[in-house]
Amino acid sequence: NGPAPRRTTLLGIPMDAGTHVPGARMGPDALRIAGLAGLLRELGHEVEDAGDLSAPSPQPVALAAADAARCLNLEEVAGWTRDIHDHAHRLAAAGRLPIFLGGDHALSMGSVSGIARHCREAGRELAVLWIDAHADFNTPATTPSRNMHGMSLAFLAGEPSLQPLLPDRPLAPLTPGAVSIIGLRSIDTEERRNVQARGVRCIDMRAIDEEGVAAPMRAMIEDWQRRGVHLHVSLDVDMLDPSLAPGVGTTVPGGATYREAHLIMEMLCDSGLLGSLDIVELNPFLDERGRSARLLVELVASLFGRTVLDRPPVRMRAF
Ligand code: B3U
Ligand code: MN
Ligand code: MN
Repeated sequence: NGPAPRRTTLLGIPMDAGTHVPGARMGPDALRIAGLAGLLRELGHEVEDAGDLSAPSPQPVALAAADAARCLNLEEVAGWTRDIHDHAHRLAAAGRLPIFLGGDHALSMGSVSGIARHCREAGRELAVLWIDAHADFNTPATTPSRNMHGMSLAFLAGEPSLQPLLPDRPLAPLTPGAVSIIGLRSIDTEERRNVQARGVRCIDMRAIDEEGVAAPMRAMIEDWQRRGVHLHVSLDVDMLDPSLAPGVGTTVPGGATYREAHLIMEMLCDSGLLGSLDIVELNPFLDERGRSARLLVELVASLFGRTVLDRPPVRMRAF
């Protein structure tokens, strides 16, 4: 009694312009070689592999000069964002469940904004779960690194200084209540102010240490179910402990365990709310014999219905 079969589309996004550390552009192929499509098919889902987007030409961006100087590879990132946005919007409108294979986390500026546009047109509420060691809530004015993968969630939440990245598209900025971060353990001082000022729901590693992942996940899922949302999951590999997933450019100690990560995926699967997915920041150049890629594919299997035993329907659990 697994989850309903889904019509998935894999879209490779071989970009690493959002960071100083090259290598995430190799992520889509590593995820394919680790067996992503075959596993989803074994679980009963339809899988279309749309291949990789080709690198777009850099696009001019009307950012204030001082802000533009604080954004690494700004015009390349703008080119990617616009292409990814259009693909995400088209796939969601066609009723597909898109799986964006990154690529660094700047790609979510395109994927989530495209999904948000579709949701607005379809009258669906969107919720985003950002699974990450970081908040990715810097702005050009606050970034310590100039890396745009550290600004993507701020952009999506409507940070005004970044909006020119995506001109001529009907924008649908996420409301604070629509965004949740889980796994957080590295945040910059001004970034924290930004997150708190916008009221983003955060489950940091301390909360996980104190309560585990099940209680906060259950609370979020109940809220999303009440609202009947389309759930977009944005999975940054660095949420996992680096001992499990070394293949990432920005490792932070003290991450999620193997079991916590699988439980998050299993609960998301049971929620029945998943509508779209990013898998980002895998850097095969830094990986050890493919283990991070393989772990990610295993986690996706849990997200799409792999279980040890069938579970009784949720409302029966108390018995
Ligand atoms: N907050 C830092 C570090 C960082 C954010 N996201 C990643 N790293 N992957 C920054 O550069 O904005
Ligand atoms: Mn991230
Ligand atoms: Mn991160």
